[in-house]
Amino acid sequence: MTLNRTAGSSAQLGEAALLEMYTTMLLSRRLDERAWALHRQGKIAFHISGMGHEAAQVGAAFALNRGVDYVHPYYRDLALVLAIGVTPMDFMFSLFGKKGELSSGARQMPSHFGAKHLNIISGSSPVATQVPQAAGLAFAIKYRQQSGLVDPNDATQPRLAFTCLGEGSTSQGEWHEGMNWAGVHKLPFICMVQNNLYAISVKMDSQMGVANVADRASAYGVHGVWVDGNDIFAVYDVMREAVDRAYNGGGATLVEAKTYRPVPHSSDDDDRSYRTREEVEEWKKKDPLIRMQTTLLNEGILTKDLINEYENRARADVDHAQQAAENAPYPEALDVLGAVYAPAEEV
Ligand SMILES: Cc1ncc(C[n+]2csc(CCOP(=O)(O)OP(=O)(O)O)c2C)c(N)n1
Ligand SMILES: [Mg+2]
Repeated sequence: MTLNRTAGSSAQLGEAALLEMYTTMLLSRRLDERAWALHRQGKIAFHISGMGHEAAQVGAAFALNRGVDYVHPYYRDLALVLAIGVTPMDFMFSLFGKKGELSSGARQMPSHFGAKHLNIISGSSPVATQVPQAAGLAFAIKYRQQSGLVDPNDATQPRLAFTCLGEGSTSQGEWHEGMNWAGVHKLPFICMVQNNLYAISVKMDSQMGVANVADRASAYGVHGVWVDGNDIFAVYDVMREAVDRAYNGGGATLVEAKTYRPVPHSSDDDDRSYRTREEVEEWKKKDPLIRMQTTLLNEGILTKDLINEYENRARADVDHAQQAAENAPYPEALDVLGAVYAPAEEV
């Protein structure tokens, strides 16, 4: 694999941004690995992994106005939300379901990421429901801009809505409805399908009769593009184009990032029942984290010493976050009623 970074927006990325992209992917991977270990130790009830998807997610995040543009993620988007500002501590608190958990006060399952202060919208478990919701956010953005309530060039305001889902989830009606709405209204909207070839055990060719999810874009009147989702620079480039389109009134984009999930669907799945070990091993050779590390080493941006330093830092961050979450109390039983029922005095 050779990267041509003389062309495309990623050629403009400075050293600091490149290293932040790398360390975000690394942190996500180490947190994710720890979550699997904690599950096998019986310390947490459930984990669903973003492993293998980190380049697609971090490449996408860096193209956005992070913390300002609306992001409606799905359960694999750990690296995406870390890039936007969710912390290892936030993630560990959600794994352990501890008091103060960021997304929902520990009501939701882990990896239902939400952070009001970062404009990350918490999703529901039924897959694809985030798509019409995100298209609705994009509609609100356009409406507010056209009504003169906000300046379309004001970078302190959300100027697009970005959402993600898997390729299998595009079989849901909600996906088609959201995409259609985005096309009809030319919305500032980007939908990224992280195509890892499987929906749990169901292969892609059982979900659709087209070779690429992106082929469906023209049916909705949106721009469609597929990209190697394990190549962070290629993802960044197509995302920059999609972001420019959204910011400049050019309408919505469907980005299909082709990738792979090298681990089972979740902590409750055994992938040996539906795919060969050879297939998994082949894909592990395309690991996006190693790929980025190699590129940055070749470019002289990373050194062996820096790699070790970042590795130690990531592991220390994970240890620290785990310890804090293990030591934290559970929510009070009555907290379950908060944010569901208004306090009596407000009724
Ligand atoms: C409406 C609905 N049906 C079924 C499920 C159970 N379910 C959770 S994830 C998943 C697979 C989704 O696969 P895909 O969209 O390809 O995403 P991936 O997990 O591969 O990233 C299924 C069937 C669900 N959460 N919601
Ligand atoms: Mg999938």
